[in-house]
Amino acid sequence: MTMSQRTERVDELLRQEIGAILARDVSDPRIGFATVTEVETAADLQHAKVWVSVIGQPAERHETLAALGRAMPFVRRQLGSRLRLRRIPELHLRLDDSAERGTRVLHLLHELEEGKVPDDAAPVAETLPTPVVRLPREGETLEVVGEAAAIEPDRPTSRPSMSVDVRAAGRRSDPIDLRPWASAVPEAVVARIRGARRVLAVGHESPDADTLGATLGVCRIVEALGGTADAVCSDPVPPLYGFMPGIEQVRTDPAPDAGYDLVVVSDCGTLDRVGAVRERHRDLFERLPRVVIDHHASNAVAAEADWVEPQSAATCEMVALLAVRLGVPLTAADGALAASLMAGIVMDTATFAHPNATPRTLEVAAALLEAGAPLADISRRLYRTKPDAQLRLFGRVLASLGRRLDGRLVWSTLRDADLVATGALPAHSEGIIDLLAQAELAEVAILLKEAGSATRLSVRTRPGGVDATVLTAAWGGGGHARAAGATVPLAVDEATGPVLAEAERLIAAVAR
Ligand SMILES: [Mn+2]
Repeated sequence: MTMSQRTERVDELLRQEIGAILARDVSDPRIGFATVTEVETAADLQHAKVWVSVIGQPAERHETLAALGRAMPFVRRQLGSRLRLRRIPELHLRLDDSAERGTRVLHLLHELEEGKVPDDAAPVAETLPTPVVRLPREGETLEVVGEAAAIEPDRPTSRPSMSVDVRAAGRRSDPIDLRPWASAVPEAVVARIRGARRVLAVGHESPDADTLGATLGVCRIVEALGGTADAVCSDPVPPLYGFMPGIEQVRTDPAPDAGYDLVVVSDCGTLDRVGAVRERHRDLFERLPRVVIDHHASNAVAAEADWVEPQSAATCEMVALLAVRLGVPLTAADGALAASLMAGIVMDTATFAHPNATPRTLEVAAALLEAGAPLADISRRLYRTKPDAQLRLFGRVLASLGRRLDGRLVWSTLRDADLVATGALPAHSEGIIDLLAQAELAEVAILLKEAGSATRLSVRTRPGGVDATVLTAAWGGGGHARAAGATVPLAVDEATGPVLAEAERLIAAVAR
């Protein structure tokens, strides 16, 4: 008997036995209609993937899957006493969604045959034998390969397009497995979140996509485990992040008398970063058991359930591993979990362009993409979408670009008059310095920004050259070697001379 015949027979035996054990011996009311569709044992018989198909509404499906995950150690012990196998492989639960994907494709093809334009918003699930939970998100495209590709209809461009990812067929045999990374999640964090029923999930003030994605991600995880959670941020959410699923639930204060039993603080380098909401509800924040999830190197917290990983590109990268560790599928909440977490990773890596992106970051992102996160759409919204007024402002600032030392120093200025002329807001100056820093020959790029009677400096420098903090230190500023800032107590016109002179002096010492 060949190796593959042997594992095939083991697979079938395991499939039948696991199904029988679940039906007879596991009485968890949260396990709904689940079918073990396939078992894939690795050649060395150490591990086996157990594919289950789950029927029901999304919340029920997630609950069923989580409960099945918890039952797997019991199932494995039962197998040990029932089967005469030298070793019972470790069982790894996998959601088999091929039935619903298949149904979705058939339904689409049927509609196209009838000459209809597929209606994205229709609750297809109700008319189909198998519930379909993954509705397409705005910006996704119709990707039907093979024969079906020929019948893609002309659709009005204003409609959100429909996603049918039949490439999922290739995914089935080799899904991205994050479990080796998930062992990084501290046990105390796992225990507190698993034991919580009513969670207050908090991000930092002036929220960005990483703190929001992590906070929303924690909420989706708690919900998938059967609890409830509120997302809270001291400041209102900027419109830029309005596309994130569930963002409308983010509140500026905890719900009164909610009976919270855990606070989870995400992406805050210090607890002060939580901001005013912590002052407003000091009793609550001091009383509740706490979990901290963060990736700031400066974070000095050291309580039992504080999880700080400076090597993580984003807090959302860590929350994805938390989900995996807790047995929550990344497809949870109709894709909301994966989309929220991807937004944070894209934000903090500038779509994998910053040096903080590691192989683990990419692997986590790949798993989120596999779970349906609309990566391209998120990246476009976070990094390649700007209000017209902001573009006009960029135009003005770029048009007044100055250069010295044959282009090794470039700079520009931004005055209140530029904001007035373009209708831009002060926040729209974000990103201009990074454009200046794209100047081909620049060792140092400087933006001098009017700030009342003073001037705000933003500095970017080329790797291996001038240390930006040395330049900004002359005015008491700080930052990183490649990106730093300072406030000069002079008006823009007076500040420009001394700042450029100091930059020239530092550039002169750089030999290339
Ligand atoms: Mn972050």
